[in-house]
Amino acid sequence: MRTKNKEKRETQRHYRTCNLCEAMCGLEIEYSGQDIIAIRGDKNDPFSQGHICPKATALEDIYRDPDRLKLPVRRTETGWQQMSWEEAFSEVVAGIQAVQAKHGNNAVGVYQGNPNVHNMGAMIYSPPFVRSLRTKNRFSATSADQLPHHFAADLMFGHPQLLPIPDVDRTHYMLMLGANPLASNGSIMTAPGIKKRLQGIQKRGGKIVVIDPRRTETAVLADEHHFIKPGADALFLLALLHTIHAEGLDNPGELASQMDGLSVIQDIVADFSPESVADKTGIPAEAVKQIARDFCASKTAVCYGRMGVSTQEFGGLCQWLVNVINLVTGNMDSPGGAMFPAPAIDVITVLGGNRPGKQRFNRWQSAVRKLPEFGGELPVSGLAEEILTEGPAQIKSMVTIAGNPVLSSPNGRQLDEAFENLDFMVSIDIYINETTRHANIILPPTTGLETEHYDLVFHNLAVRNSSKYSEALFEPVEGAKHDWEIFQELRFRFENNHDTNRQRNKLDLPRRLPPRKIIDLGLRFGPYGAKGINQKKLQTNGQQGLTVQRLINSKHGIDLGPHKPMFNVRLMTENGRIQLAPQLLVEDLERLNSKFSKTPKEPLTLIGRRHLRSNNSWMHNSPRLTKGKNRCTLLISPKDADKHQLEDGMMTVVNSRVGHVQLPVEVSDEMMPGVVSIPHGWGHNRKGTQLQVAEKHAGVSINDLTDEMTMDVLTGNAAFSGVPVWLSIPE
Ligand SMILES: Nc1nc2c(c(=O)[nH]1)N[C@H]1C(S)=C(S)[C@@H](COP(=O)(O)OP(=O)(O)OC[C@H]3O[C@@H](n4cnc5c(=O)[nH]c(N)nc54)[C@H](O)[C@@H]3O)O[C@H]1N2
Ligand SMILES: Nc1nc2c(c(=O)[nH]1)N[C@H]1C(S)=C(S)[C@@H](COP(=O)(O)OP(=O)(O)OC[C@H]3O[C@@H](n4cnc5c(=O)[nH]c(N)nc54)[C@H](O)[C@@H]3O)O[C@H]1N2
Ligand code: SF4
Ligand SMILES: [Mo]
Repeated sequence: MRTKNKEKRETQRHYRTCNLCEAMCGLEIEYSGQDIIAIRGDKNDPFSQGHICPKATALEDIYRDPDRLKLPVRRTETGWQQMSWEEAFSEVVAGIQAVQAKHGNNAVGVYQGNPNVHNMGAMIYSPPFVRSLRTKNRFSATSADQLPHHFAADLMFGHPQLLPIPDVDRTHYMLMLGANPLASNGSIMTAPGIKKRLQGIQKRGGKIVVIDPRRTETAVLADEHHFIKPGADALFLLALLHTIHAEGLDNPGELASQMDGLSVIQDIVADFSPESVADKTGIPAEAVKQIARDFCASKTAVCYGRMGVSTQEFGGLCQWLVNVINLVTGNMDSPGGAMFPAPAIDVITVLGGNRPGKQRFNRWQSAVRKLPEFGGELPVSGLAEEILTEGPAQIKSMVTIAGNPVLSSPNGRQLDEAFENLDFMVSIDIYINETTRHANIILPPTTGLETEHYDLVFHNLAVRNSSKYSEALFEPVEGAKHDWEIFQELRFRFENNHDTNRQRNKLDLPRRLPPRKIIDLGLRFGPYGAKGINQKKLQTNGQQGLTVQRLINSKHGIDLGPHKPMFNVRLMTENGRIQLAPQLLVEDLERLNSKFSKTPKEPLTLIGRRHLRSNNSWMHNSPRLTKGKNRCTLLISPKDADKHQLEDGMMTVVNSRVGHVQLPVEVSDEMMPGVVSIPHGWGHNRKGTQLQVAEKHAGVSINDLTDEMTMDVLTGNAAFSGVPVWLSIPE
């Protein structure tokens, strides 16, 4: 019956950008009334050219998900109870204010998770809301992810958002560490259809080299793969630089005259010969030398390091050294190397981020472990102890916004326990999951197909400039609210309750305007707008006059051309020069030396992994993404399996300093001997969650093993890679 009806009804097509991961794929959604007929890649999207992955079709699952909340709920002794928005807002404000009145403003903590950066409502309206809480206890997934990238960029280029992006479409040699774009679809490298783009390097006669403790999907595609011991990448990068300098291969080109600290680097790397670090990295000296020679001999080359080298004990050093390699070989800010995008909404310029010399690090510290703030946030590795440690500075109340830190932060069990001990908790989230089950009130926003979208973040990380505006496809259910409306309402109430004679910022656009208007202004004043700031300097390929309306009319988005050299406009350091050897980073080498001067006890070490059909912790309630065989397994090399008398499919217990989990073993020679892997984002078996599908494919959480005390103490980033673990027999 249903099909027949469908045939009769006219189908329509809706075009939008997928906002689930960083790739920004253009979608073509065929629909009829409220029915989705098909979700396909939009072949006419100039950037993604029809690429799509299985997660995009799950947008329908999220839209239809009976577990997804549409209206606010309150936790009661007899279960969750729906409530009106007015009741919810009043109770949230009263609950938080009661805590702040008794214990001070900092007694409220905030955690913002990953989907915030994929939603324009959250990007524009959550910062003023968070400010209205007047707390210094702000946390986010940044310190479990890319913080070291921002840290290095800030110290070297003068702004945390000046992140160099590999120019995959023009490079001839790509050296990739700790990234698996064939599963993740690329990160800090927005590049829809990354597989084709990587194959493009090979078609140009170029080469891809992967450094990873696991022979990943990307490593299989690459021309060369080397296993590395988890956490030893800084040594590998130093040895590369050693060879580059020792063999006279350094060639910074035109940038040489703009660099400070080149001789410091040359002095430092003298101590790190490939021979001296080979045992520690597991990569033979000759291989390191060959990589250095090939890299330097290539017409263009780029070194790129992501998650695996960011979320480890020396994440800051790794991201610094990756930049240094590109700089000293003349592969920074030039085609085929690492480049800086010129997005249509130039977040750095428009929002006035250009303040050379502004300090963004260590302005305050966490109360318990004195961990340093960066960019206004404290390290999430220290969140649980701030709640659990009694004292005047204790966090008594939490607001979580689009985050699931119980599954995503190191030692998640401890955080689980901490949330249980709060006086009051609010979550702005679409699900009752491992984290939000602790909330007193959950405020659910609209999401996915019900929302308008403009990507404020990922154009800034893209391998090519483009711009696109997506309208909402479906009306939300009656009474539902968009995230920006929730933030707006809460902000006004908190501001009104604090003293009101605080000077109001005249340019406070979020106070007065809806998102579409703000995006429109951002475009008009952006480099491609009629009133463009920095227009001439950023060389905008003649594109001008961008507005939201023009983007809507274009349907598929507008291409704005490849990247152009940008340092002359973009460098924001205090003296206007590139800082090759910032003191904080140079000094951190001592910590590296000290760690590797001890012979490790050689237990097994643990790393994570991603799968194309997962998205961190929150898409396992989609039936089509979770079907098939269990993906939450312990990958182990045949050698280690033998040693432990384990065979494929057998259960084992993995133990670490902080906890243990039990899961099936998957034996594979894709693992480096001595290293085991568990994917993150699983463990959906906690009491009181409301995730019918995910609960059936629960798996276990790797973050019940990762350690909040092991971190990159320089930047404050969590260290997920290289956790010492041991195996035992299930009881
Ligand atoms: N061991 C290990 N741990 C890791 C990682 C790893 O590789 N290994 N990866 C780390 C990384 S890179 C990251 S980014 C973090 C992610 O850490 P988190 O951001 O804490 O975790 P997510 O699983 O992304 O949780 C997203 C939450 O947002 C909710 N949500 C989804 N869509 C919306 C929406 O539109 N609006 C709102 N308000 N809520 C929404 C979901 O229900 C879920 O609760 O995890 C980190 N943790
Ligand atoms: N399908 C899917 N896509 C996603 C996500 C998802 O959960 N699922 N998450 C999104 C998010 S939030 C992010 S941040 C990005 C991350 O995107 P990527 O950075 O590409 O992340 P991963 O796929 O986790 O790749 C990290 C790689 O580092 C390796 N590794 C681990 N430890 C080390 C080490 O010490 N040294 C070296 N050299 N390598 C190491 C791992 O084996 C793994 O292959 O992906 C995004 N896209
Ligand atoms: S690759 Fe990312 S952006 Fe593209 S369809 Fe898949 S989830 Fe969406
Ligand atoms: Mo992430």
